[in-house]
Amino acid sequence: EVGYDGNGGTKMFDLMDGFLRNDPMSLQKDVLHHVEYTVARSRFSFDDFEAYQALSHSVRDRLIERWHDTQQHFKKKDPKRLYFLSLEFLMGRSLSNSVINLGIRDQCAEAVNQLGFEYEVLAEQEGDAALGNGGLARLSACQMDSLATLDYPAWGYGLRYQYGLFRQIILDGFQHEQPDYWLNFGNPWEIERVHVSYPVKFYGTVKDEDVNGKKCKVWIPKETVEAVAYDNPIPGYGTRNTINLRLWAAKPSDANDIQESYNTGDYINAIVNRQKAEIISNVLYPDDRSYQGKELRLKQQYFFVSASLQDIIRRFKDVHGNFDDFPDKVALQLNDTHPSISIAELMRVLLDEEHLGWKRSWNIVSKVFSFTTHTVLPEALEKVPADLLENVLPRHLQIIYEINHAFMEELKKKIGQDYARLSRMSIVEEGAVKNIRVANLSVYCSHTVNGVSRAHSELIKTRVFTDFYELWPEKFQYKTNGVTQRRWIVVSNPSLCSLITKWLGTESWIRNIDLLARLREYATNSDLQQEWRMVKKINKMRLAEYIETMSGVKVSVDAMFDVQIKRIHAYKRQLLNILGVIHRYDCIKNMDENERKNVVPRVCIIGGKAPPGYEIAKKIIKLCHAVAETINNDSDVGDLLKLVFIPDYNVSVAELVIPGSDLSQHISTAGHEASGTGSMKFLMNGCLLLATDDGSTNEIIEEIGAENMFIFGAKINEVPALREKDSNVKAPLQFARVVRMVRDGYFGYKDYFNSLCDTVENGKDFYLVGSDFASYLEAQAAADKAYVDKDKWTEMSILCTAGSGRFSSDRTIEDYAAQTWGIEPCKCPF
Ligand code: GPV
Repeated sequence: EVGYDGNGGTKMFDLMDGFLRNDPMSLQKDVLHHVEYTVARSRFSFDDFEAYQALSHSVRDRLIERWHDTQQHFKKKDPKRLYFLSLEFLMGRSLSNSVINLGIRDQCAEAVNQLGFEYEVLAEQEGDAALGNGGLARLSACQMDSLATLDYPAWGYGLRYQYGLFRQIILDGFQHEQPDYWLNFGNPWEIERVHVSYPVKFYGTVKDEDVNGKKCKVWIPKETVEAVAYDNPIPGYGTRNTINLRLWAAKPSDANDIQESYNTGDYINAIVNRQKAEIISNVLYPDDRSYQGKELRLKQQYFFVSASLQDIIRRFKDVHGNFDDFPDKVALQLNDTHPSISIAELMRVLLDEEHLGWKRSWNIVSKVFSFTTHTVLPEALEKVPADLLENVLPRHLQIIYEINHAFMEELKKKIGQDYARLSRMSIVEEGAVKNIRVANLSVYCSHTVNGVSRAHSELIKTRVFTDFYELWPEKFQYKTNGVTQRRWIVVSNPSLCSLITKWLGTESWIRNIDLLARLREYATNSDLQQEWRMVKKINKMRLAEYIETMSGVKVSVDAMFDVQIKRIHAYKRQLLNILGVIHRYDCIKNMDENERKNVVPRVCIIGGKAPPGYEIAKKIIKLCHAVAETINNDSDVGDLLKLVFIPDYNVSVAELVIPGSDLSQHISTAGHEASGTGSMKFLMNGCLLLATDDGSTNEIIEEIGAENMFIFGAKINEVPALREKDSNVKAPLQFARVVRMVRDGYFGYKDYFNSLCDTVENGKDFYLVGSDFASYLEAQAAADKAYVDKDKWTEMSILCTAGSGRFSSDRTIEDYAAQTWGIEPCKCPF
């Protein structure tokens, strides 16, 4: 019998390793135990799903053990802690990630293998935890992985939605939404803490009262909902540290339960009404960025913020008597404006419950919050109607008014009577409806405002928060986003992972990503190149198989796989991609046999969800299907061109698609994508980028070299002037031609796409699809040309992976820790 030490060695079990053993035999015993006693199936008869459940419970046991040790250690050391507040976390699958981070993948595989199961098959039984929309939510997940791996004393806080992001079903080429019943089959990755719960209050009135001779405001709420904690352990890689993601679920409160019913109906109704409390954490809002003035949304925000702050304050008070120490022990990170009501809530607790007085409370509040903004789109800057806030959280509105009053006084001292500017900067927007500008509140009250890329930070300073920047330049920082190489290489691309480890002679790049740069030395080495191509081919075969099952289209792995996967949005310009595909199709159709021999075969892959109410985005999905239908069934074209739409894009689909891509598109109109993180995942996987100079692209260029990428399109500073120009002048003839084909019904659905075409023609074209078209086609042609030279292409691919180190979330988190949060590692000693 061979023992494992978790590092690929054969050292036998050591007491300090922990309570549970990680050799295959022990794991197997645990799996069988859980089959019998947790899943309650016979150990002589259980299927793949049950085996997945049992294996997950065995892994969960190990997570819990480490979780305990880590929390004990944090408690003992009492370091300054970071609390990461986010309404969205896109965790995806947990089993595959956990076994990698715990270092027990091979042992688990062996354990289930001996029971007649295949580890990969079991891992695929798991559905995604999709408690988020897109980039922002996946960023939170990557950052949790880095926080754990780098041993930071941090916790995440969020909402435990019953229904995550909708499932996308395609019927006849149209998107339909289906609820995501992700909890229906149980969730072994969470720990329900029935005893960790807090009352969260809503509505009611505010009264003036005398408390010990002092005049005080007292909020008399009308409704109470209970927040119950569900803990999700987040294991670090190569460390025992395991941090917590605490998600809150809404439950009825028994605070106002005792009542006298006069008949059965009353009694039944009372119970039914009570259950309505659960609505708050029922469902994730699926609109990637515009959600104005919805009461339920506001209640979700306050619900999770209030529970989290009660929890944080309780933990602080367990050890500390003096609130003035709070900022030395607690950092609160606001992930976009979604949790920003916590500013008013913390102020309320300090003022009304702790009775610290305004000055002292403000002194604490102004030192604990840091704010990261993830957009430049003005429609995404949340505004809450004052009426709504007054109704749901009357005391909070008062506090916000008071903060704003102090703010305006401070401003007047700085800038005098510049009323235009005062009203631009005010937290309160006066007008037909009075609104609270949550972004202004967040900027004013946070000690630090971060952008998510260098270019984004410039836009924040020069366009979005210019007035604030001029007065408080020192507040403004940026931390370019990053992604975790644990999930995006080690878990999702095991073949590439082994290859990298083999050539670097160490696996320490998994914790120290900078080591990847050493691959540059071998970029032209023909042995590495050959193995590199082999890995890509394996991943393309896996993807081709998936495409065939999902869409029935057979694709050749010799073709270039060209991928755009992300939420569908006008600014991300999937339309540009599709119009480019139509152009390519049109060209092929007009070639003779000989000319066709020179065409580089392509498989164009698009995937992504449209927000349910976003008509233009939905039409883009339909157009993609209509064009695909025509192209894929045209025998003139054959393998030279295929177009496929991958339905229900999510984290686990990304794990499959990204490693199998040759080229990926990040083609938003310059000045609109705050950062983009998909590009970083592709980069790590040796996939070339076709990109505009937007978001983090120019930082990627610095690492990879523009000569190893396909960059095109208007630059950020050119965009405003281009918008002024007449679109017919800017767009090339081929553009008019492909749009005409769509309008004329070449792909069916004549007239149906007119409203979509109108967005890019007749002087509108806000996102400059027409004016970037020619340069887009040039970039695509350059990619074709490069693909023909296999060695050169492979060299570029290796250089992408080698240059991706800067885009690890480990680097992002280290920068946040040092420059924004002021926290230090707190490593569990064994
Ligand atoms: I605001 N982002 C998102 O996914 N959802 C949102 O509601 C908002 C921003 C994204 C940005 O669009 C990306 O550019 C960025 O990379 C990502 O957030 C993470 O910062």
